[in-house]
Order: sequence, then C-alpha cells, then structure tokens
Amino acid sequence: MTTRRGLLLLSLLLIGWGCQSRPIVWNGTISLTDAELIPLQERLNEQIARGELRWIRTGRNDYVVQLPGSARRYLWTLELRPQTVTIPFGFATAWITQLEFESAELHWDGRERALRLRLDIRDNVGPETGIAADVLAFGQVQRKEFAVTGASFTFWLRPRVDAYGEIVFDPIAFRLRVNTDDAIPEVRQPLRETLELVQAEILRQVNAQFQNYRSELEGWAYAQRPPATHVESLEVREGELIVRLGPGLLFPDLNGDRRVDVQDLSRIALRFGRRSFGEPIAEDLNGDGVVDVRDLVWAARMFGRSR
Ligand SMILES: [Ca+2]
Ligand SMILES: [Ca+2]
Repeated sequence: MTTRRGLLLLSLLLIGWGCQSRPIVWNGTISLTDAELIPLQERLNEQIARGELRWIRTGRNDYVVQLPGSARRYLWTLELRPQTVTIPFGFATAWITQLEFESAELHWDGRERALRLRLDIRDNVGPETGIAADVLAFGQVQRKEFAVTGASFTFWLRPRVDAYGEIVFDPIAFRLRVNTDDAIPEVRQPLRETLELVQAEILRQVNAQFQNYRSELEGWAYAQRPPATHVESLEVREGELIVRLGPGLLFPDLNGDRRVDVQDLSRIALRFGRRSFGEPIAEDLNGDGVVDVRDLVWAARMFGRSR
C-alpha cells in the first residue's frame, strides 16, 4: 500500500515537469479508404448468406452481428408493430410481410460525413413477401398488397474524435427507402406515412442497442492506425476517411479494465527504463522507444479516467 501511494505521489509531483516535456512523436495523415471497409462488408454479406441478417418484418426480428476478428456476437432485436394512419374517409393499417436483405455495402459518404451501411432489399413479387395494408374507407375494408422494388435500408454512423484522441461513432441516422410509386394512388400517401413511422421506430430501437456494438467498432477503428498515435482530426470525404494523427499517447489502461488506476501505474514502474528494440512495449505510451518518466506522467494525468 505504501509503495502504491509513493508511486502515485511521485507521479503527481512529476506532472509539472512532464507538461513541459515534449515526447518524440509520430505525426502524419492516413487515409482509410473504402478498401479498408471490405472485410467488414464481407462479414456482413456472409451473415446475410447464413441467415443471421435475413429479413425484416412486422413482429419480432432477431439478428446476430459480428465484426471480423472479434469473438463477440451481438444480438439485435427489432420489434415492429403494424402502423395505422388516417386517410380520407377512413384509415389504413399497414405492416411489412417480409423484406429480405440481399447484400450489404459499406462506404465513406462525403456528403453525409459518415460511414454508410446500406442493406439492399431483394425485389419481391411473391405472395409471402412485401408490404400489406388493410384499408378501411367508406365503411369497407380491403386488403392491399404491394410488391417492393428498389428498396434499401441505410444507416449512417458519424465518426468524431473524443477527448482522448480516439475515433468514436455517434448514434445512427437511418433511412428506409421503398418505391411507393408502384402502389395504387389511393394508398400511396398512407403507405409513405406508414413507412416514415416504421423508419422512426427502427431508428429508435437500433440506437438504443448501439452502445455495445459501438465499442467494438471503435476498437476496429483504433486498430487501423499506427500504434502510439492519437487522432487530431477527421474528415470524411467521398470514399475515404482522412485521419490526422498527432503525438502518440496511448490511453494508459495496461491491464485492459478500461480504467486508469494504480495497477496501470505499477506496470509502468515495473518496466521503468526498459527500451524497445523493434518490438513495441505496451508501457511505452508515447512510442518513443523507452519506458520512462514521460509515460508515467501521462498515465498519472489520466489517473481515474475510464473509457
Ligand atoms: Ca487499468
Ligand atoms: Ca515512452
């Protein structure tokens, strides 16, 4: 206990000195193009092929999502109710019988400044798929069914830099696109309104489940750049993410519990003075090739923080 307290005190005393020192740093810019997204895209397409991301319909939908290189499988649930909208002289209740996902595409979308994930929906003409509605007008109920063509689900994930110089993704924007022009004129407008309600409902549920998956995605983004760097700024252009990197100060959690505490400082102290000969050392937080007071100071400054 005394050793730990001593360590902490030493670190805190050194902060003033450390603030003035300038570690040797890695500066530069990297570009993450659509090519870097291909493994993520392939994984999604495999999951569509395996039926883990198979379709969406009114009722309960269960999905499994897994990133390449990760052992974690995320379960997502969407629970959609039939939607009722008013129409002249009555109302219409519509539901999705079944819309099947066909393929996934990932792209850096310059206009939206976001990572775009589009799930294309198979054109359907069968009786068991598509969108259906019960239309009540002038006291009569009629069931209408619509074949769906050119439909897609699109999610946008907006990257930004957090206070630790890491890429984080903000909650999702979403658009459900269905060609409603094929629907008969009397239900075209109610159908559009219904789809807007469904879209808002999907967005609400997906964002509520985004937290866990988000850290996984951020881990992926972290792995795409050189070690011992922090992100200074981001710019999403068409087809690429431009990442400007600055002085390499890794978040000083060395035992992987996502929190900087005395255990992490102890690890730096234990390897104090160690030099790297090619192989990076985890405790060399600023990447200058040696575990020294600069690394300890950085860890002390981040003491108590979690991520
Ligand atoms: Ca820790
Ligand atoms: Ca160092």
